[in-house]
Amino acid sequence: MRGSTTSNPAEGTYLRGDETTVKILVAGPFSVGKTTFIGTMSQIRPLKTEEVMTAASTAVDDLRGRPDKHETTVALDFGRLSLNDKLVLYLFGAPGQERFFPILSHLAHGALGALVLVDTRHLAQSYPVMGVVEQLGLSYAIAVNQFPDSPPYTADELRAAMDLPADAPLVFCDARDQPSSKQALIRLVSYLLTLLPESTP
Ligand SMILES: Nc1nc2c(ncn2[C@@H]2O[C@H](COP(=O)(O)OP(=O)(O)OP(=O)(O)O)[C@@H](O)[C@H]2O)c(=O)[nH]1
Ligand SMILES: [Mg+2]
Repeated sequence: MRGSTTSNPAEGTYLRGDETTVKILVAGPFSVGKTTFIGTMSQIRPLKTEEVMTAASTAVDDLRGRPDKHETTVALDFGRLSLNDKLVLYLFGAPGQERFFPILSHLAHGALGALVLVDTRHLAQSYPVMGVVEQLGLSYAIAVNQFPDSPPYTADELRAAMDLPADAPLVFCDARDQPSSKQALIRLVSYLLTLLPESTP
């Protein structure tokens, strides 16, 4: 976490001296809604690195329940938003497929924590990503991205199934919807701030 002053002559002051920036990794399995989430929340035009999916990936990328999916992230997404006057989030979205997992360690560098998106129609697909995030030493919250045919599991059922650390937040959101997605980020950042050394008595 750091504060700095950066000026962009073309667009005016981008980061004021009294703002604190926090880098957040947005992770999750293939097609869970990471790019959608960052597109919903970013207050700048998000950076996307999506490529059209070809027949070559149909054997490995599970498109069940994802009829509209034609592109996939191959490097990262990036978005920026101010949560309030003083706190700016830099959102780094990760690719979802296991073949891209080595990228996560680079994207996670300097991150305060991670938001792990989960699709409860394919819950087990989240476990490898959660494992990588834990291996990287990142504290995280779970954001359950809800689809119309998502099974109606309760938070307690999901926490038990995922063996979630007791203090890690779990929230429900719709990655296309700003209020619920913002709430997920607020819950994550509030949690991460409680873990900072200066906040312990
Ligand atoms: N119904 C519904 N559809 C969603 C939601 N979020 C994303 N989608 C759709 O689900 C598909 C996948 O979304 P993406 O944002 O591309 O997912 P991703 O996690 O970035 O995917 P990869 O980068 O390929 O891993 C898209 O067709 C979205 O329109 C949601 O909350 N509800
Ligand atoms: Mg994506």
